[in-house]
Amino acid sequence: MTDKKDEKSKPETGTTLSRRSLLAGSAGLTFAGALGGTAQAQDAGSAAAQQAAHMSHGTTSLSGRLYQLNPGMPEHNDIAHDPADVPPPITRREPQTVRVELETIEVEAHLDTNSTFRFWTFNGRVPGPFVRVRVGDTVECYFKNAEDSWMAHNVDFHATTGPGGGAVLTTALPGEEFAFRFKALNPGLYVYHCAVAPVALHIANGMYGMILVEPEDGLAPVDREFYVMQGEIYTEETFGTAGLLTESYDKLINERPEYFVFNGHVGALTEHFPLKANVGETVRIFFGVGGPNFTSSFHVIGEIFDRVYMHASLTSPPLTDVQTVTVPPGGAAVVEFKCEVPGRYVLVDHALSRAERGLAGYLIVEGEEQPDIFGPIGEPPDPAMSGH
Ligand SMILES: [Cu+2]
Repeated sequence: MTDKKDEKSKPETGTTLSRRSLLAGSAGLTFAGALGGTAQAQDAGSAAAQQAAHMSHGTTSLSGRLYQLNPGMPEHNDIAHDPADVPPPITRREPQTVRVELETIEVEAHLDTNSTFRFWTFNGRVPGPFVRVRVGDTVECYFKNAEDSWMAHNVDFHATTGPGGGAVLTTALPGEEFAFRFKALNPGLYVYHCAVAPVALHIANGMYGMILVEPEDGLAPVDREFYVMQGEIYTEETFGTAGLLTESYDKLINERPEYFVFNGHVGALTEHFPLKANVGETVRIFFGVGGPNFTSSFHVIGEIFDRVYMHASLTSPPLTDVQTVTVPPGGAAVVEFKCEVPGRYVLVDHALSRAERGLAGYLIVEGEEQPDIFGPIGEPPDPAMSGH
């Protein structure tokens, strides 16, 4: 489940190479974790990044842009988490011990059409695996930091009652493994993330995911469940620059991201993994914000949330009939709605400047037109403009 296809090659001992020079010299081979001297490598990477700034192909409006997955670089890894990859509802009514295996993997992968980024991930995906347990379960987390990592990593589960949420018990240098247990005392949908300092950097680079702790009686059945998380990416290079981009600590600290993404990278939920449903079906979205910094005004263009479990509290009655839900960093919400009308719906943060920096996803609903609910009167405009 790692997707680390081409990372076997390592430079000769003692060689100092930047990430970018590795890429440039390797005809597109991916080198994940090829270096041991992290700080040195990052400095070299930043300098090389600035030299490569001329590679920018400029930016066009994302609102009218069709995403493709790095057509010029098909050999690169992809860390996007398929939003339909959600474990099934728990049917048992007794608590048990659940084993969760997390491996932190650093990997260069698609960021945008012509660019890649060195992501830090749980299990090679952003967001990390969707963990599903029941209240009263004991979670045994087996945590491993891959041998070829550059950084130390750990995990803090917000579903944990205990100091650091497990972070101190799992802090692992490359190659190290630790385990800890926690009892899921409170139902809800919770974020987990890496908490090694600087924490914001580890989160921005992709180290977040969610764990659902089902209430005793579970959740009401729905037809489709999806897993979507929002994050920011801070690069030295401006939005739209081609090539291997470099993280910017300065922009991170000043909260000036170049990219906003659903499920890891630009286009993950549009061209790559659009959400799909049929007319008449009820959809549930487990929505969370990894951040690290920006609150989401989560909205689905053309839909109304029939039910919103605000702040992902599953023991409070849901709000009904909501257009937009505010979700803070390190927070979540559960939204549910019925798909009555076919067509293409767009998941956004209604702070819509962020759509121009990559933040959009599609929900494709198939089925018969429902002209009594929605449709043109008279001759419609060009159907290509209708969003269908
Ligand atoms: Cu980390």
